Amino acid sequence: LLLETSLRKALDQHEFRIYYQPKVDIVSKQITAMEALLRWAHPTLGLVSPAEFIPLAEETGLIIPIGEWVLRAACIQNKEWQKQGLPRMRVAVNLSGYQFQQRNLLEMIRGILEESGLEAELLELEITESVIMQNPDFAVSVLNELKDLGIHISIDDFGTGYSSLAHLKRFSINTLKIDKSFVRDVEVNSADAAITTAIIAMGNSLNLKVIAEGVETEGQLNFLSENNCDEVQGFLVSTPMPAGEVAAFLRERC
Ligand code: G
Ligand code: G
Ligand code: NA
Ligand code: MN
Repeated sequence: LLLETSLRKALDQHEFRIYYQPKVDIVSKQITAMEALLRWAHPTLGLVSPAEFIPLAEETGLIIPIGEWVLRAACIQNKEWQKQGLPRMRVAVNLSGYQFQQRNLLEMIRGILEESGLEAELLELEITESVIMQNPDFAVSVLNELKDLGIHISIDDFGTGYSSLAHLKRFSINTLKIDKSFVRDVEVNSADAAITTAIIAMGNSLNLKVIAEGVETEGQLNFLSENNCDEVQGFLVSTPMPAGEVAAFLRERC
């Protein structure tokens, strides 16, 4: 109850922060998106990871207003970057399973796009494979509506949630994001290498983009590049950074 009260307070007293982590096209080296990663700047605990408070936020329903806050802040931020003349890129927002089932999800997103003035093509939503596979028929209809808005859809933590090819081809999605658990040992573990190359091949044949997350070394990048992975994200490119550092990061790369 104490934590619940302080989560509510955190929202009211503006203690949440968003860090941004770039996604990069392996061939062109262009930044395709900045992923919004939530942090709680707790008055005494310091920066708290969402892994610590998202489960509670979901249990208490606070994930709905918190998720809406992240989405609005990220869209406003990307519109601001675009106004500053920074490269055209998406902002990617993680959607909790509770938000995916939220009745007014589409209206909320439409409202935020209108309010922020951000083009729908410059918004990406990351939805985990396990959330989508909980109810594939429901997911097909929500994903179709999101796709019709023009939003980019990525399946997060891909490889951990048992998608069948039969389901995958029904989903209106743009990108598969290979879970970092497969990427970590991809150079030394033959099972991880096999899973990674299979996901890339499957994505390519379904006309989807494939991104690998958690890329930390040149060796991992080379493996992914040789196997035709489209994009990477990870500490090798950049750790998540505050919004205020993004412009300098982008200018330095050009
Ligand atoms: O950035 P970090 O590794 O601490 O993130 C931990 C987990 O929290 C990741 O699974 C990430 O996808 C998730 N996460 C980060 N920001 C958000 C958010 O705004 N909403 C939701 N639902 N999950 C988030
Ligand atoms: O669940 P999700 O895939 O959204 O998790 C993203 C999390 O992974 C974020 O918390 C982010 O901080 C973390 N992350 C980002 N890049 C790397 C990386 O290169 N290595 C590791 N170990 N974690 C990373
Ligand atoms: Na994510
Ligand atoms: Mn992931």
